[in-house]
Amino acid sequence: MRRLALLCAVVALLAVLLACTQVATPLPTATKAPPTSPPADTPPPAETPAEAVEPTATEGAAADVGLTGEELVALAVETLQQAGCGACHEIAGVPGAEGQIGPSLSELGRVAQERLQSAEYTGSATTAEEYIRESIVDPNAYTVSECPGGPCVAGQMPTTYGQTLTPEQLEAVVAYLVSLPEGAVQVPAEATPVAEAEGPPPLTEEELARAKEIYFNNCAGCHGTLRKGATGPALTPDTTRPKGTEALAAIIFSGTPRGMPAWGAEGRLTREEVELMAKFVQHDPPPPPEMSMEQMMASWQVFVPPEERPTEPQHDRDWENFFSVTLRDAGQVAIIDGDTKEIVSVVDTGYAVHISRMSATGRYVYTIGRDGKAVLIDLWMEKPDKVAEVKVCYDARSIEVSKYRGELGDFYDKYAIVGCYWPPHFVILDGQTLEPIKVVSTRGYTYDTEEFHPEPRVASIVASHFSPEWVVNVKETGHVWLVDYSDPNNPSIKMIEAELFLHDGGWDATRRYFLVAANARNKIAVVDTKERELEALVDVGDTPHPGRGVNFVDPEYGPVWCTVHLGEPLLSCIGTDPENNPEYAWKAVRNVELLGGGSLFVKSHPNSRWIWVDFPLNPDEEVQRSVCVIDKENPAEIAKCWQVADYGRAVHIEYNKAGDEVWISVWGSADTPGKTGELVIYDDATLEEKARIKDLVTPTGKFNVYNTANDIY
Ligand code: DHE
Repeated sequence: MRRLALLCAVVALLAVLLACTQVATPLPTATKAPPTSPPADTPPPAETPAEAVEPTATEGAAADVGLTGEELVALAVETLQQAGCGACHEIAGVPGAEGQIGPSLSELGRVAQERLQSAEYTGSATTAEEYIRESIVDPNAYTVSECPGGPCVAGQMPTTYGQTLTPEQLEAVVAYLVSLPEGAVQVPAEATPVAEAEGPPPLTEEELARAKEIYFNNCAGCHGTLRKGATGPALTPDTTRPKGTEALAAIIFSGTPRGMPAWGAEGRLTREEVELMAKFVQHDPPPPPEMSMEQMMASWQVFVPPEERPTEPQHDRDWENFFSVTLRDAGQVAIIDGDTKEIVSVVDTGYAVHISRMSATGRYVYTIGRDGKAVLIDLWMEKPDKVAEVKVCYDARSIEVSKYRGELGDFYDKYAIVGCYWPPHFVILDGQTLEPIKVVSTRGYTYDTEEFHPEPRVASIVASHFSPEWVVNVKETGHVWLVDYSDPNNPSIKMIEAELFLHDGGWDATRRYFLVAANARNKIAVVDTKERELEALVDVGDTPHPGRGVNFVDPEYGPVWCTVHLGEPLLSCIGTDPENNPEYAWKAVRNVELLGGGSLFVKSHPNSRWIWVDFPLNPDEEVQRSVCVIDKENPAEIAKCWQVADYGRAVHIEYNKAGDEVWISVWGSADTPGKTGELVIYDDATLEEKARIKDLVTPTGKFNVYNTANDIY
């Protein structure tokens, strides 16, 4: 009832406004819809007097569907709102239609004519009306090249509107859009988008539980458990409800050019799941549980106590050249011998294992899963296996070890730290047993506005080489915390103001400066771990995502560290040598255009001639499966690109210990036999393929023991 009343009010208001608009601005004649043939028994129309006024386009189209001009416009506006078109497009006259994903439709009547005449047009329309109708019912007939956020992505607009809109709705929308810009109705200041006024769509208890699970597994990483946004935008009801279910479903189904995967189109969620999530994000985020030390202790298990572990390696393999390979959807890591390429052991770790880090000596592998479970693997065992595990949160991404040995003590293999997404805290663990020692909350105030944030998540963590400290990057408050672990029960913390939404990063070649992406701010924050202060904030491209980044000596600019970007096809290299090359220090001096956006990782090795980049989040399948190399001697442009596989995504690059071999993962699909994934190994000197380790279940990150322990990249 409430909704009907609201619609009536909108229609009435629009009718009044339309009347005013039409008097002021006659619609272009090109917008007139073709007349339908009269029935055979209809008497011939009276001759039109010479001075008779031509009906406007909307009036002509309205007559065709038996509506008045006002009713037709009201129907068009209502349809555009309910179909959620405004979530992706800006549309003049439609309340809340301010989307920036697709092209603006606010001048479509004029623009359609230009597009029809352009040599690029690939559809079959010959008039503006036909063009608009075609772009609604067959959106893939032609993809406009430029969208507000960059190049438009083919296949992004749903193809179902031809079935879901009634013929009247379709004709009303076509007639209204073809009348733009002149025919735009004024949006009254008090007009609210339909969906916002209505509240969230109802969900059963069962649906809520399912949606919570899907959200946690797929969405929380980028949008936050409380949906306040970070790498992805905020998804709180004030931002989602105005978009409405259809538009949200369209975005979830098709993804966005700024890196959101096409969850539906790629088959990762079913149509029903997409719709469920579109409804779920219009509800208030359900509060997730906290986790106590008691719960952590209850999950803690030591399978082999330190005193029962070998005192020397129990095999003849070069364990420093082992790789710990994440088998993401199997909840396992494979320990692979880098010399023989044999799988030495497969260890059950945690759900969706994220990364591995090695102890300072390299003997132990520490893994962290998205379920917050940390696992310790001993590489000296005859068959490497887990010797301890503990769950310290519900959602985590980072783990690191103590790496300081010097005047202040020997902390090799002594402690570990897990950085959690939820609850927002970090936990210091015993490095030999994983017994939790200390929990520290990261809840606090943002560095810039000093506003309380309930969910500041721990992103990357690295161990300082200058003091017994971890560099802990707190995403949502924009602080870099230097956490002294020399007295882990009483840790002192220095908070450094940096930039919002800190994510991943790596060391410069001297391992004094840590460079971390503030990815939603398009900046790299540089922390000096010797002086224990912020050194610089450097502007780079759209959404930097370096992994650990790459170091090399640029022929023009001297030592640089580089990052790739999610949001644009760009490698940006920052000067890192303030002593000998001060004019280039902390500036993005080298920018190299890449094959596409959607890069996640860049990697090199001091012994290598090449810089390698991947593109796993690029919407184009061929690009997703490709890698490129850039010659360090001639870094102005890409030297070579190629496809690593004919399925999946090529993701994450890692060198062997000698730095003469490169390993790349093909991230397949766990339920597609033969295409679950593999590792492709290249000779770094010749770029020739050397080997494939096939039939691995969704391999993603892989970490060479020696390079990871020694921070070599
Ligand atoms: Fe990662 C590193 C967070 C998605 C593979 N990822 C990191 C780090 C963070 C992070 C904070 C730095 C850890 C450190 O150095 O201590 N990753 C996140 C997310 O929040 C995000 C964007 C979304 C999510 O839901 O998790 C995300 N990451 C992914 C993936 O989808 C990847 C490709 C596959 C996977 O395993 O899930 C992926 N992330 C990796 C890898 C690293 C990583 C391989 C380590 C890179 C390295 O060379 O050290």
